[in-house]
Amino acid sequence: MLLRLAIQKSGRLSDKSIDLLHGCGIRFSHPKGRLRAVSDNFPIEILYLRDDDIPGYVADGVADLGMVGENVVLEKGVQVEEVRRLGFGRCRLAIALPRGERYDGVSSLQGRHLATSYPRLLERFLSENGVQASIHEISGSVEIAPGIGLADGICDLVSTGSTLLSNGLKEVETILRSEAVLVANPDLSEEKRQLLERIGFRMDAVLRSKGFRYILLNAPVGAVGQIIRLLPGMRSPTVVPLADEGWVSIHSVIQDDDFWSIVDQLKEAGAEGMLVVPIEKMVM
Ligand code: PRT
Ligand code: ZN
Repeated sequence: MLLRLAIQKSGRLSDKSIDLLHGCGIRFSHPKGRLRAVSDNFPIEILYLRDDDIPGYVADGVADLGMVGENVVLEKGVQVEEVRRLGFGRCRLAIALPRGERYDGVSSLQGRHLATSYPRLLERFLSENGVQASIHEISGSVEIAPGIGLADGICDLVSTGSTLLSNGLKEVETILRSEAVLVANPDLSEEKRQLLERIGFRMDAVLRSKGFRYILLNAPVGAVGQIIRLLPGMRSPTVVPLADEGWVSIHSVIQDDDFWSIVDQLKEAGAEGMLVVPIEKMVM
């Protein structure tokens, strides 16, 4: 029995999905053109699909699991269970208008003609806000629609905002914040659920380590107290004696962004030979 997991064949989520599975110790091949691959060290089969097809396949049970943008899952509106947020593929679904237009809140959208690949989510947002606007569904290059006279505004995914900027558009409403999610068919067999739990446990270890670094530094014994106060470790930092009398090595876990904010204080306290290294997995 194999657990079937659908991931995006080629697109923004493909590499990160594959990296995450590899980080979980699941080995499989992904040669170009192949549509499926069986792992040789975990009972799982990977299906490579268009992202739009993934929620439906998982809901129908063709695949047991899928990794896909939450935006796609919600737009399709199918019955799947969200098991994990995966921390990549972050973006927002936003309404944008030509830069020069005046915007005084949602009522400014009344009577507009909006182009989008997300008609269902847009429709829901508009009706929740009591706005009547017409929706023109298009499948790609949504951002050029206002420029070519196809629409007065758009509703599309945004990450850096540079696409909007270069098309003379400004973001006026965010209707959803999204990231990649792991979804499951709601009726998995007991056996498959257990496999899912094993994968989920591994994923947690990989996802938890994101944003953390391991720090090692040397310090004179007298500075340990002060340095430990600067380093909030997972429990408390490890302190080990060095061969040099009067010196120790201190090891801890720090938040990625914290290092630069404390490095000067660490140096002042007497820390030397600091190493900051990536963490692959954190098992609690
Ligand atoms: O071929 P397939 O159908 O599988 O892929 P696709 O072309 O439909 O999807 P793809 O690979 O473009 O995106 C897959 C998923 O990545 C999306 O469903 C989102 O969950 C997520 N994601 C994250 C994004 C973006 N960021 C994003 N910026 N998807 C698309 N974009 C596009 C957006 O549509 C716009 O055209 O990038 C442009 C805006 O980017 P910025 O950086 O200029 O703001
Ligand atoms: Zn797609």
